[in-house]
Amino acid sequence: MSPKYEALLRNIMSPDSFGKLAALKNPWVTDFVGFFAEHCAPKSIYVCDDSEKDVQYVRDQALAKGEEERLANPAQTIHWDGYCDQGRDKNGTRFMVYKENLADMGALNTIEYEKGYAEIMDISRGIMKGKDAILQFFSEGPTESPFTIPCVQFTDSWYVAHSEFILYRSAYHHFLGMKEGEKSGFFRFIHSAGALDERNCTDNLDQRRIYMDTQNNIVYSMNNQYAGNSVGLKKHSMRLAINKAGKEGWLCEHMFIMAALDREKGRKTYFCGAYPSACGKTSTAMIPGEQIVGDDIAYFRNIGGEFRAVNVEFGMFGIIKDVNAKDDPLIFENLMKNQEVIFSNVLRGPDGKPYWLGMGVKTPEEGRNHFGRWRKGIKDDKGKDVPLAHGNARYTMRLDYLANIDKEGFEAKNGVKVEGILYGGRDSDTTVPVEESPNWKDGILLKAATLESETTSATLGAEGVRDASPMANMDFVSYPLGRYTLNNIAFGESVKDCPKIFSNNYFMRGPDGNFMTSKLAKKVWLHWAEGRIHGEYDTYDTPTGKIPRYADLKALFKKHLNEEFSEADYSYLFTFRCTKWIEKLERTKAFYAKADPNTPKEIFDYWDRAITRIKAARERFGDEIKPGVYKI
Ligand code: SPV
Ligand code: MN
Repeated sequence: MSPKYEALLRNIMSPDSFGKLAALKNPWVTDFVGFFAEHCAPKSIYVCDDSEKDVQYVRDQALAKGEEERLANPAQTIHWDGYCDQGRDKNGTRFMVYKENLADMGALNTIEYEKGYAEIMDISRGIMKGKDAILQFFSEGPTESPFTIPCVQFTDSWYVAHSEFILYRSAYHHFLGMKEGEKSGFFRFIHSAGALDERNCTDNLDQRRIYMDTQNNIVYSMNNQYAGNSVGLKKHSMRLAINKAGKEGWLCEHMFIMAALDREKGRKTYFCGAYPSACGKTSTAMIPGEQIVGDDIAYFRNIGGEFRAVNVEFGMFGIIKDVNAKDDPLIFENLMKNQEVIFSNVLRGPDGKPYWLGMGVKTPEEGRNHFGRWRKGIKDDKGKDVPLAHGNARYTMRLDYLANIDKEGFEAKNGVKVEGILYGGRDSDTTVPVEESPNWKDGILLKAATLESETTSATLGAEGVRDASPMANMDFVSYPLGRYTLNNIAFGESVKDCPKIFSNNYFMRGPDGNFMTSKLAKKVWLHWAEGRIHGEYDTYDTPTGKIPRYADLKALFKKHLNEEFSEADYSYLFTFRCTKWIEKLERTKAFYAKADPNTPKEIFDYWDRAITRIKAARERFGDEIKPGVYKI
């Protein structure tokens, strides 16, 4: 061990913890820990290995330190983040970029490296004073696999450490086995919740900063607790991985992984899917009768010429709002059991049970929540009604509690072979419920890059405004969008059988303004895509891809949902709307031009050609082209 930090670390670690660190014989780990032990000045550091004893110690400390409380089901706990720390801090999250590279970064939220480093060092100096910190070792993706990215988390939050033990695979053994030459290759995360108030919530939110250094694979996260801000392995690691993937020629995507099952034909077909928030991502991953592998982040690699994917995570940090016995029975049932779940930012009722919005049960009139003591009708200091739980309240739970987990895919060291990719947006009047892309490149440029989500009456601001959301990944893409888009194209084209790409839109409205199909119709669109992958069903061409024929959908509605699907509804839903599509492509172009002014011209030229094609179609067939009418 480097003598520089040895005395300090021996002094603040138990012999057991020090022994675990020393056994790694990894000077990069020791330097990282030693540097921040000195700089952040915790009272002690507990070093975790992969043992159940250490997981239990972290659980116990989260309770003992008041970061979590036990609920009526004793295996369940509740944690609250500060009233203003209830979501990702987009403004305070910045990439620290060397001066010479700053001009290339487009609209990414950046700070000049030296300035950012000085600021974060200032904020974090002595920030752990008087606190007990934790050091953990994890793997993104399965351990000992071609996907593995080893990670070290150093934090003073036992809630964060507890969440990470649920959400990721502990990998101390992986670090023990690292060979010389690979020992420096790990992601580093340093986090402090900072000074805490009487409710154990971060006090100095004005000093909340998340600074990312993709050049050295380290993220500094200070003065926050909300897991999207604090948990290094989740969205911080994702940004580092996207950058690394861009340099190395693989992909890290904001996607679920699931298996669509055709039991009669004995087929299991893996799909990944990206949907902007509130566009149906989790509900697609959880379609009844299918299987789930992951719900949020996937790595894609070319393994032996195949397009293979792993779920980076081991657990889920899911939105709890609207999880109820009717709409989300599998998740709801698990949240009701006496098994390990951390509820965050929900109400703790007088009966010691958790309650949330859209739970589908009678909820108490008082209790404690993210606001503190709560009773119905209470207002915050801005005069705003405080709901019983926050709309972004969450549950943190192992994924393998779910009865619909695909165990085989979840554990597979080489990942699963992906055959279909779904890109789902939300619009009331443009894209059809499901459309196949003729090839990979068209799929990336017409389905993935054009993803948008439309604001609804449930969100703040004007209704019907479309937010661009290429690949549903804009919050995490950590290098210029044009290059990222080209890498997406190049990756798919580098594998032998690249997956088919499909678009989804579950939110088309009929002439009366209502949704035209039930929430369950997504199962039909999925099974049509599944059939297409296996060479079934004829299609009709459109200027952007291939759509289903009526008879096939009619049969699928009957088979999967026992529902009648009318030809009139089909004809309305699958109409190609030329002007709407041209407007969509113009919005995409404008978004790219702003997000990354260096986006290669070939991408804009591609969209211009698509616009010309659609204009020609409009001339020949009219603005609204019914299915089957368009001819190439
Ligand atoms: C998301 O917002 O995409 C999430 C939750 O998955 S967070 O951890 O906040 O990123
Ligand atoms: Mn996410």
